[in-house]
Amino acid sequence: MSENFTPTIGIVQRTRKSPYFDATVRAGVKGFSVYNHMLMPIFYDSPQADYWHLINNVTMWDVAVERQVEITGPDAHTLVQYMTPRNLSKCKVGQCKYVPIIDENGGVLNDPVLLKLAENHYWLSLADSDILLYAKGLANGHGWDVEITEPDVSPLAIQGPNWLPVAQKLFGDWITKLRFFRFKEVELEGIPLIVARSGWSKQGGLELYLRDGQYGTKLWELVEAAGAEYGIKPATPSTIERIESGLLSYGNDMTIDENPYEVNLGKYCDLDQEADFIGKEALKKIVAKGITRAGVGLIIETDGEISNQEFWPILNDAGERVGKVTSAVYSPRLKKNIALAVVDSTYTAVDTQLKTETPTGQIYSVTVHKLPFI
Ligand code: THG
Repeated sequence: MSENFTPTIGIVQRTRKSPYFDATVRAGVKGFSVYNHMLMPIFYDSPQADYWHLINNVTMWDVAVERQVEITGPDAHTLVQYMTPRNLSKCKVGQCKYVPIIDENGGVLNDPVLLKLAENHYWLSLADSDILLYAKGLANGHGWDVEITEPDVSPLAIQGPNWLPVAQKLFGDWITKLRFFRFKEVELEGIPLIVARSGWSKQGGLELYLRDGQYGTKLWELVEAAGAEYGIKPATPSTIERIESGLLSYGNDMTIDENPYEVNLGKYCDLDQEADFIGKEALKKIVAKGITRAGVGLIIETDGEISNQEFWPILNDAGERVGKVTSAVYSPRLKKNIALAVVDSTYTAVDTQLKTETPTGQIYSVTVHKLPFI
């Protein structure tokens, strides 16, 4: 079956390498995906072994694929605000914000973390889609005075309950006072960094935004050395942990075909704000008509450990298509197969029973579950 086929990835110039690439190969990385046109490590020991270390201890991740779009210039704030329904009027320098990016119909194009480095100086720390091109098109179309680039900036995440002693050893005691979704500009042994309390897990930790790729191996080795006595291990964003935690993956759990309200990102949309943003009228119409779909959790009733490579249709008792399974995985903590899904609003109540069909014709019963799972 094609699910068991493990391809070789050919590497050329456009398959970009992270500045941590050599270090991750030396650390024993066993698989890569491609994200923002760059190689992304996906596991070391095994997805489940890496997951357990993230849950019980502390891990370090090459997430250089979270590329930045840097926007500066007199109209930088206007452009960034125009790209997202989130209200940025109170966003302070030193603050991160999770900002869905949408198109003129309200379709989700990306869900980056925004960093405000100064007035009219922003980074959008991207999920996997080409937002630099979109930003350039909008800026040119509106005649806005901005500069838009992809800077040499590459995040390295430290995630897991044991993150704090590692962070203190690296940076000192001020790090204990850094609040969630705040960041600070620092130098670590001459390496320019932005250090943020953030990361794509619910296990706690930091993201170190390396601002000069020549120091990739040096930064990796500094974190490895500081973490050694606390048992740090290399790992990657964990599909298992992030589904348990209800963290959405762009391209999987949401696409241009979903608006933010249909994937539970409505809380980040302010339709009453003064500022204009693309898709504002479309979202107002959508809300006025009523939201017709929502993101839910599912328990998938089957023995064995499943995962999906495509969207699996969800069917009601009449056999009608009423949604799609977007990300499915076996949860070692719940000892059940779990999934994120988008379903018609009629079927969002916890304990609702539905079915899903896989590409090979397997039919599984599924039960709606609250999010997050854990
Ligand atoms: N770090 C960085 N860039 C990224 C990600 C990251 N880009 C892509 C992807 N991950 C974006 N996805 C998310 C989703 C949720 C969160 C972070 C990134 C998150 N949200 C807060 C929460 O759920 O509590 C809410 C924050 C807010 O209210 O603004 O942490 O991981 N650099």
